[in-house]
Amino acid sequence: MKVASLDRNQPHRRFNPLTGEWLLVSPQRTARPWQGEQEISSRIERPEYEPECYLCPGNERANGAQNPNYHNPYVFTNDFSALLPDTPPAIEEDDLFRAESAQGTCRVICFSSKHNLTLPDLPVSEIAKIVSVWMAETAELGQQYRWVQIFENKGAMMGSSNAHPHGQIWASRALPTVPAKEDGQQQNYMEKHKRPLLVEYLERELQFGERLVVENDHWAVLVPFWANWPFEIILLPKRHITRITDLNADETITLAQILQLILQKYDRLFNIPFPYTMGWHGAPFLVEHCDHWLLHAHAYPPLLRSAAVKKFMVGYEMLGEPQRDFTPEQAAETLRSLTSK
Ligand code: H2U
Ligand code: ZN
Repeated sequence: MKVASLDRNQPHRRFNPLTGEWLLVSPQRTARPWQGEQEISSRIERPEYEPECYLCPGNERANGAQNPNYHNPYVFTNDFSALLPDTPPAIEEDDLFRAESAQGTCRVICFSSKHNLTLPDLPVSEIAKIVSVWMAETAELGQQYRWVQIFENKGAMMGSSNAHPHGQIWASRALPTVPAKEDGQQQNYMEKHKRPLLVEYLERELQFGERLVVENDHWAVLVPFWANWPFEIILLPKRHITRITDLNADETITLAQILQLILQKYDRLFNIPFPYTMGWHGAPFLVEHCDHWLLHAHAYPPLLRSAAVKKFMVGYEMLGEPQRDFTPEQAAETLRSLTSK
């Protein structure tokens, strides 16, 4: 059966070539993606500086350390790191009780000194500084660790512990599960097709256009064909770049521009600072071959229909496979139609 002959208004499954996993799409459950509900939740006025905030300039952190009076993005080692650099190497080989010790380090990046701003509120020049810090941190940590995970949890709904604009950087000796899957899938695709999976995917998507949300000279934002989360997106470079460390000056600026655009669209969707987990995937470090990789960012927002109605990945999703109602094409159309600020 060809995808072309498949009726996308009927229940169907889509394959995620990046992870090798399937997803159930049930568009008949919502004839229309837009159910009209639009809560205009007024933005609560917050101060630029918050004396009680652990991340504001000059303030004391939870462990007693003091933040400098920073003006640019500020990075520090997480006071409660999930990974520690000096954990002694150890392995327990057993088919049923298998374990290994884990080495790494975790850092926090304050995006701005201003407590009350979020990424899409910042001017492009400030977002570009954050991109440069992501690049520098990845370059440094990549000399020592196989994987450097840059991410942001935004909003209390996504478990962010503090409203101050910040993200995290975790570096680990081990290649974590999700990038390991993506690595294997991209490698298999490269062996079979002699070209990188995501390079070909982007080419095809730019021809189709139906899942494209926004693009500029160097970047494109899509709702991927296999999107699990209602308004999930993938951000891809138009050049074959394997790691964030390889961006040139122009690509840094255009990345800042497209990030601002898509995140402002997100804020417009339900008229709230839009919660999400967003992060970067690029080729692992300390490896021989990485040409099968294309750098990309994923954003996974939890909201479904309004500022309050969240998509739950429970039941069938936990026990069977992820399921969504309205299609990725409908989500892309909705996001495309929204203005940025
Ligand atoms: P999240 O809001 O995404 O949880 O990120 C905040 C991180 O900041 C969190 O991992 C760290 C927490 O451990 N943190 C410090 O390192 N020092 C502090 O004083 C407060 C929070
Ligand atoms: Zn603050």
